[in-house]
Amino acid sequence: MIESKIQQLLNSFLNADREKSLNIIRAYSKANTTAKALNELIEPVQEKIGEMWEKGEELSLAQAYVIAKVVEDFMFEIASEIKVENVNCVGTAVIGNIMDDYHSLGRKLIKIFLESAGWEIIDLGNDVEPSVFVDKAIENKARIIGVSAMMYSTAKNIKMVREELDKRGLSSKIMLAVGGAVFKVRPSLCDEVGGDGTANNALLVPNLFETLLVKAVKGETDELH
Ligand code: B12
Repeated sequence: MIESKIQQLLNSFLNADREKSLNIIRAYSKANTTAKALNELIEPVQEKIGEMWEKGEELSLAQAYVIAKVVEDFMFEIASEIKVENVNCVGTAVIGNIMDDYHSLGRKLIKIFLESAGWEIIDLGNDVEPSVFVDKAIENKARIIGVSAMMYSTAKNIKMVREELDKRGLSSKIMLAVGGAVFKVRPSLCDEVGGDGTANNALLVPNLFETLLVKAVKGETDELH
């Protein structure tokens, strides 16, 4: 049953049919849950598309664009449903895609979920210089920097954010969250690039940021004693 749904969604993505793709996801989400639609349907389809890409199978920019847009549309729908009004601000975080990375969708999604959970998010966009993450965190009194990278080649650039934090003596006060497709396939990458934590999807990110905020506050208090 799920296999046929996956195939159905894959076909409509490959036909670049935005409305049909969205309707398949909506129907699955309604019949099951949003989390299941993400984990059981969207993620496997994205993996299949990733494999096709790797094998050099024909995949046009229009198809990749439709995939990104449909997932984004769906996430916006979920976010509007879960949006809680008048939540107290939990904290401030700075997010962005690391230098040379333009895969904006994952970042946009974590922004939606974090804002819905009460975070103030300063979104620096794509292709952000490592030092800018740290400058903006200081400027906005943010305790978390969230860096998105979708490729091995760009994930390596995150090391420079860690170096920048170390250089300025901020590593115990500002936490570095990392994430993106490449961290899902290689979980050890989080440590390799100097990340303090990662999460595989937008639903899990608010929890991660809250845990890291507690660490950042503890780090600062420990330093005062
Ligand atoms: C759509 C897409 C594109 C689109 C991006 C559109 C956009 N506006 O975002 C376009 C066409 C532009 C593109 C371009 C390229 N792409 Co591309 N792309 C993809 C694809 C198919 C899906 C990525 C995506 O949007 N996923 C949907 C989102 C929702 O999922 P996500 O990104 O994983 O994000 C979630 C989590 O990871 C997490 N998360 C994300 N960020 C963060 C941050 C933090 C702090 C935390 C805690 C969590 C977190 O939460 C998110 C929401 O649930 C992937 C394949 C794949 N399987 O991922 C390839 C893929 C990422 N691309 C790839 C490549 C190679 C490229 C190009 C180099 C292709 C080329 N030859 O030009 C360029 C490079 C562009 C650049 N310099 O950045 C490779 C990377 C290989 C690698 N591992 O190094 C992949 C894996 C495909 C493959 N298998 O070969 N791409």
